[in-house]
Amino acid sequence: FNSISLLAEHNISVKAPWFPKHASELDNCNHLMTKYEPDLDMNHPGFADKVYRQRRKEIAEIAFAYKYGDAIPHIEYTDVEIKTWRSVLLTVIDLSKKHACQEYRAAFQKLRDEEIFVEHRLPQLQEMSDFLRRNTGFTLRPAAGLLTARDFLASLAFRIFQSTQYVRHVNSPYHTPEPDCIHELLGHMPLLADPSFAQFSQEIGLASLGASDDEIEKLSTVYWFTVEFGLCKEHGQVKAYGAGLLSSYGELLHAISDKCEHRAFEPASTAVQPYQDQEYQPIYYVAESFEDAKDKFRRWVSTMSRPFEVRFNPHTERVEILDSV
Ligand code: TIH
Ligand code: FE2
Repeated sequence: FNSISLLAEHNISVKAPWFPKHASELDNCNHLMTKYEPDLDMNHPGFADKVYRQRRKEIAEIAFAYKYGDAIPHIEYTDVEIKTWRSVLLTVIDLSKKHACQEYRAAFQKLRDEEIFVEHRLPQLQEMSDFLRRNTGFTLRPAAGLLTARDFLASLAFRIFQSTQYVRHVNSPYHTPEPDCIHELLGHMPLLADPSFAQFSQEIGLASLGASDDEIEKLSTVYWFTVEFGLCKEHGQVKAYGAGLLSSYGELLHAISDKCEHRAFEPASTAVQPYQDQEYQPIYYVAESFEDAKDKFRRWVSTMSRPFEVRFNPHTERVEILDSV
């Protein structure tokens, strides 16, 4: 791969894959995985729907044109899109009371109180980005679709979340195999507004910078089984914190049923567990708490091979390289 010399100023040369050093360099971190494009995948609910495919193209253009520092363009969502949003929102209002972790419920309530999560319209990404910024310093950038793991994880190091802006097809409101903005909004945004969880997300991102392909695969697997599909304990009960569970009525009910397996979250073994993203997961990992998940994650990351450490400087939005070699 494209390698660079790090730490040149210290006369130590270490080869590592290129990674962004400043938030503006995320303009180069928007490579897409193409497997779920409605144009290419015959099983996609939008494959036979020309209007839907055209709509996806229009919205993707916004993400391709976006540059660091731009305001995120406003999207006028259609009545069909609002109807889809409304039906997912109503299931989340109902199911999250009983099955979502307390951190999610607290942030969700805030979003209700501030009238950002309302039934009659979708929240705009810019307004969500402003909400996150005042809660945890996270912000959003628009993404055209499912990004490569390396690009997606890199943005988290800068407390930036790359979010899709299109809406799932109206025929599959309760589960879709690809991310869409309903998943980002109802699944990810509440927890990105929680300080402890925001910190965990950023640490996965920092660990990914300059990591080998093999390590990126492990980090994205940990991300998958925590941020996307994680369960955690709360007063002896199992609750959901994974975004893919909270945005999918179908999978949330599956995850707490006896049709799947629950295992204790242990980064070293979770990181090598194969997963698929077509169907509901057969295995979920249960964390003791966010704090415990973070401790275990940190200990595991310190065993990785990268010969330097990185630190994010929020004042300059720059990642600084610390030569711990
Ligand atoms: N399956 C989720 C949903 O239906 O909301 C979306 C995704 C989660 C993870 C990858 S795609
Ligand atoms: Fe996601």
